[in-house]
Amino acid sequence: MSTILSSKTEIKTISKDAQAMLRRAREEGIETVWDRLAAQEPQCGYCAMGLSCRNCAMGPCRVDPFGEGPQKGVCGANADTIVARNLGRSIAAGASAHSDHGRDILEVFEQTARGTTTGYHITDEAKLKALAKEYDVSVDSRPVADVARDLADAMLEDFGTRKGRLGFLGRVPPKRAELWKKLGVTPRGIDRENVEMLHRTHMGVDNDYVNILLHGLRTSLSDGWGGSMIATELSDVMFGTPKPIMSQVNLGVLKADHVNIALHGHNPLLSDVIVQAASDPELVKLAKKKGAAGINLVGLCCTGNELLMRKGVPMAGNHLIQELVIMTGALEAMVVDYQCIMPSVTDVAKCFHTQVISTADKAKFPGATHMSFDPHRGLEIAKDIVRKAVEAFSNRVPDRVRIPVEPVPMMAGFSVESILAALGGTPEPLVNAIKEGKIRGAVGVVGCNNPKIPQDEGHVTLTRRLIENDILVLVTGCAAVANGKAGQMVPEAAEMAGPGLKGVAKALGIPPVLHLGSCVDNTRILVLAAALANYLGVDIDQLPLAGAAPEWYSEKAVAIGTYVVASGIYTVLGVQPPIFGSKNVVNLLADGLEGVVGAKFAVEPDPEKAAILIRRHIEAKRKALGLPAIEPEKIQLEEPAAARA
Ligand code: BF8
Ligand code: SF4
Repeated sequence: MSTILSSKTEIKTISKDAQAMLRRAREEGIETVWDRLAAQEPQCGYCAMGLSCRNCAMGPCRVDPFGEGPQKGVCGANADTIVARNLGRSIAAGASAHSDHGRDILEVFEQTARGTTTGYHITDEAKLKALAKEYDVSVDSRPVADVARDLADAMLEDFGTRKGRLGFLGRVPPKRAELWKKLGVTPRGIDRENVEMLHRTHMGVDNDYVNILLHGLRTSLSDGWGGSMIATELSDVMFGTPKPIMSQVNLGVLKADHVNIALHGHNPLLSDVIVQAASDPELVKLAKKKGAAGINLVGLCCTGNELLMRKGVPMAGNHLIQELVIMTGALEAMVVDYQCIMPSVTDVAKCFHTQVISTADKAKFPGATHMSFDPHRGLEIAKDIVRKAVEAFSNRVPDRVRIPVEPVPMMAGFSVESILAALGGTPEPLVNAIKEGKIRGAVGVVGCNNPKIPQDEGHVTLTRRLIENDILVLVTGCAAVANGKAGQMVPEAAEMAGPGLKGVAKALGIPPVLHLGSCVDNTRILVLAAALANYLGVDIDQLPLAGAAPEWYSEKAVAIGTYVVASGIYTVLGVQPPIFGSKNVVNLLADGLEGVVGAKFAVEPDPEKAAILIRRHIEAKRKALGLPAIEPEKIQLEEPAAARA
């Protein structure tokens, strides 16, 4: 394999484990995501600005951003229409990914209620009953399975078109729900909004960029308050609602003397039963017979987050670690479900003994072994997969094993339920801490890694500056893993926080950065924001809250950012979205939306500056609520990052 990697690999990532593996990649000529990014440069300027369109066979078309070349596609679509259509399709793709994941969980939940699965149970009956009440499903003295079946039916209706309104909209603060109704963006059905976006963006349907983007808000809301929320809530019912739990993170979680299996992707359905299978006495015995000390499961990306949150399974890393974990030479199997799995993992695996095992019929990978997941035989398939990994241990080349670092401890498991429990069952102590200014506000730092940004630097720097300034940080997805690796997610990290947040975190024995879960679990942030707004009798946009996606790459992140803004939360992106070909679209998203939904987007690649933008926003919201506030214009960059680090 060719390698284009320069000798300056260290600047690709701030993670020591990744740096070590990149050195190995360079030595052995193994291609990585950073090489392929370099090979793509310069990337297409039209596409980067959202100005290219291939929605029909009269095209492909592009609009010249400098005004000299064509200003319209063959059909007559201008820059505004093309940019808005492209953005709308990205939102729909991201929302569809989350929502289809939600449906997969829902279908297995329904089959579990009918008693036709193996390895699945209703773990959190109290949560099941609470959800049933929200969906007007009768609970009183009925068998749990009956309640679950009726709840599943009601939730399946959310995907269709017959109800006209999603079941979880009862959680939305009344003022926000009223606003959505007035704007015509109340999500009606999950599939409906996504299909309608594809319809609207077909040639010759919706040509009005404002109208397309309003539907973009509705499509994203069908994800945040629909598909993703169903995924989170039903995963809690089946696999347990997370509670604070200690674990470990980085490539050091691999064990040289164990069979190592990485669980990668997003859906916890199969990985949860693999956790059960890995402790099967016969398989453990087989591993020992092969010369291993045992079977070690580790997580990657959001499947990893799901297992970390509920079972404390250690986390090998985030998005840009997925190729590098194979290069440890200590991985027997990478079991993948779907989303964010680079097709390149099978190429890297060819250089080692690692088996890549795909499991979802909708996500096959050339070069992988496909072991089709079927919930009716869940545990049996999980055992087959673990057995295959154990057998691969015989092919390991001990001299090739390089586990580069020691693992870092990390606390996870902060569901809304566990946060409220830590606060004594009510949001009051948190609200009081915010009112008194001990905590200035809260920010969700979420999303991916992107090789265009040194891995983890955006997440870690932004989070650090926020906690230093007494802002509580809630993390999910790859942002959570980045903060874990940096040691910012243990109770002792309270020492890194400003005096107010430090006091609160120490009193509760929690880190200043709370892990709320996978990317579908961003809905926990919505639920918490709604609970705070409802407690205070205000709308979400009045609260001192913000969102940030410093290293985002994925269409799912586009959907998340959009539903967060549509829910009233200001959001700062660290990577420029492909919209800058239309001034009108940029003005709407970065300014005009404020007057429509009370929140807007900003783009700021420098995490130091992003922290300033967010702190100013939070203080402005505090001031508007009549809380003690710092004058926003007094918040300036104080000194260069290097001097503070
Ligand atoms: O859903 S943060 S790179 S792993 S898209 Fe993917 Fe982004 Fe990671 Fe999880 Ni979310
Ligand atoms: Fe070109 Fe219009 Fe077809 Fe897009 S929809 S490819 S702009 S002709």
